[in-house]
Amino acid sequence: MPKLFSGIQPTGELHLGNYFGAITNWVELQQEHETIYCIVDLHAITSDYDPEVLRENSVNLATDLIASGIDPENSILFIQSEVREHVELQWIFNSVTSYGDLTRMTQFKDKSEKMDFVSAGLFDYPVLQAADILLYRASRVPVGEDQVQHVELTRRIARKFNSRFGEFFPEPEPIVGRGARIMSTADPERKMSKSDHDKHAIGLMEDEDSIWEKVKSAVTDPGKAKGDEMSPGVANLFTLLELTAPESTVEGFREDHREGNLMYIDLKEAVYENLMSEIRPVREKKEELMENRSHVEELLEKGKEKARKIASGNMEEVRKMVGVGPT
Ligand code: AQP
Repeated sequence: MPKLFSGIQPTGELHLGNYFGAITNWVELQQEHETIYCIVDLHAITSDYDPEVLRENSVNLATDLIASGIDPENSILFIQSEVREHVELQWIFNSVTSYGDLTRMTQFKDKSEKMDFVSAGLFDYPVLQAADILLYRASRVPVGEDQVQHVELTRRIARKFNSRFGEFFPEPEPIVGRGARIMSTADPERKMSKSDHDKHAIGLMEDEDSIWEKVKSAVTDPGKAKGDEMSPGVANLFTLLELTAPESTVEGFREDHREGNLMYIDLKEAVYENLMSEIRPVREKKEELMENRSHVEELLEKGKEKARKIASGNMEEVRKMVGVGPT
């Protein structure tokens, strides 16, 4: 089976962008791939964070992932910093990564613009991401649209390494699923994001009333006439509806929009109801899991052992090729 890797940062509550852009695909892809899913805590420290809550967030995120359908018996689920080879391979990759390529990463430009202190770690983040993927010699990487550029850089790093030291790494392909770009309901020109202000993300575990408030107050437009193009806010609501509602429901709303008869409050109610039907079982499962947190920690321990085994074998080969020790 093809090997697949993906990661997620424990930077805060999982939101609908992470859920539909990544997690639901991760769950499906478990069927036909050897899947490795990683909680990338070393990525999370590249921006401002609280050390007291980071470890807690990592276990919490693992609980969310299992509640969403990641099966730790079937997939390898682990915390990045528990496998030290990620950082070792990153350093080696730094030497085959073009500085010019890193300066072209749009996520760095977007994130750094909003920061007072911009760390070198944030700039080098895509190289650690390449190491995460290639340490397991994964050939597929499910991601949201915002991460495709990083996977392309990973391919270039693999190519450069292979041509310098010999054929070893695959050039991984991104897999972009249906909910690849969920926008903020408060500002549909920007993507939904964990570390942005709370109003720009709808949390998977957020209080139901608060979710309804955010959907109800989603930015739309003053109303459209027959045949007008969809505004970004309305298009975002349609994306959420398409991900959760039966096709016949979606088509009914599309028809109303085409005819210029769509009442946005009806659309918002449908989005909210279908969304809650999709995520309620995940929320219930999470509550169950929270009653036995040590079980989640045990599962992460097992995941760590499995990940370490693959990582140490591959790193041994890499060290030999590069001419550094220990072998
Ligand atoms: N808005 C989004 N729509 C679709 N997919 C998204 N993803 C993130 N936001 C959206 C996908 O979720 C996976 C995990 O992302 P991440 O936590 O590793 O980092 P990120 O892309 O930087 O996500 P955030 O929420 O914006 O986190 P912060 O604010 O902490 O940086 C990835 O596959 C991503 O594509």
